[in-house]
Amino acid sequence: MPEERTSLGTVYDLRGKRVWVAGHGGIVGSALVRRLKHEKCTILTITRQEVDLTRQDQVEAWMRETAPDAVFLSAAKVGGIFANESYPADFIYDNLLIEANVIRTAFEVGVEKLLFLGSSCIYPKLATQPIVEEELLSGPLEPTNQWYSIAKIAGIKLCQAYRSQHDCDFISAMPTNIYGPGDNYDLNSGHVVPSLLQKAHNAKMSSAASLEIWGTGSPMREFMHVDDCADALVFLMKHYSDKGHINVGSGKDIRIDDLALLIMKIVGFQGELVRDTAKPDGMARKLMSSDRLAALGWRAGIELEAGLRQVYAERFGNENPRERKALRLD
Ligand code: GFB
Repeated sequence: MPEERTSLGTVYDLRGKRVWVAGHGGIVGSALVRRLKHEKCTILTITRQEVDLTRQDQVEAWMRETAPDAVFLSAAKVGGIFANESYPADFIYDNLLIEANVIRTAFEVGVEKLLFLGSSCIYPKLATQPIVEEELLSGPLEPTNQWYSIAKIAGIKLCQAYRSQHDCDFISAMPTNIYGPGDNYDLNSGHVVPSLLQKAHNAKMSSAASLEIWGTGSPMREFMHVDDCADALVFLMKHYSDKGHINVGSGKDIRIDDLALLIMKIVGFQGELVRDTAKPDGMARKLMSSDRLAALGWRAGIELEAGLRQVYAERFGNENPRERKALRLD
């Protein structure tokens, strides 16, 4: 049973509630389901094949039938920098529809509390670092993910509008770059962590001379293990109720080339690091300030190297019994 990391009063008690995790098949949704098993609530899930969240009639039928008390809206069209650039229409259209359908129907069926998940890419390209929540809409967006970003900003505004007009307890959380079990390992559409784990593993297995990263390697990114993220989201569901969105980060960032070197060390690949500078860098830096979350009493607990070691061992196997024991894999 995870410890409660705060002495704050509970504003929303999950005990006995029917809680829908929208998007339970994704990396964050599946971590939320794992985390919610420690709460005394009923977890509701539905697959994409059964209910298409971009279809309003299907969303309405499902929500009327199941009558959730609380909703974690973690369903989204997501992907790494290349996928965002390649499929702008899908990223803006699918995400706008999913948010509009679920948030509107949550109001109609009387959902007591809804948590909408955004992303650190809502912030302007040149936002002051670490990025505080007030930086939203203070400048132009990073072009590589502006489509996704606009859709996520619309989701925040939808929650605020329903709170303002109808007094709905709908909140928004902005997680930083997430990694962990259930990630997408496709090299074209995935994010940097699973891609580099996969590339380094392939390079080791084939005794390759080098590992190629995209871009210059100079961008900085903040990473958070998805189990930390899920714990923070459950914490916010219970303890946060405000119209302002709130950042969910680890508070530390790392250069992409240093991340690659760390992953090479973990995987045990000793070749050369090369850079494909024809590929985009994206934002130079996007370290969020998570001071507001810390002030509520929550902090991330999983260090990057330990988290990466665990993910690598789980995904690709780890034959070292001492390390398996240390990582609690058995
Ligand atoms: O994780 P990533 O695709 O997303 O890329 P973003 C992070 C950084 O790693 C970029 C570099 O500077 C990439 O150029 N990188 C180096 C690589 N090698 C690789 C590689 O093999 N694969 C990938 N994917 N990147 C996303 C947004 O931006 O962040 C999404 O596009 C979302 O919409 C997500 O917001 C959290 O951090 O650049």
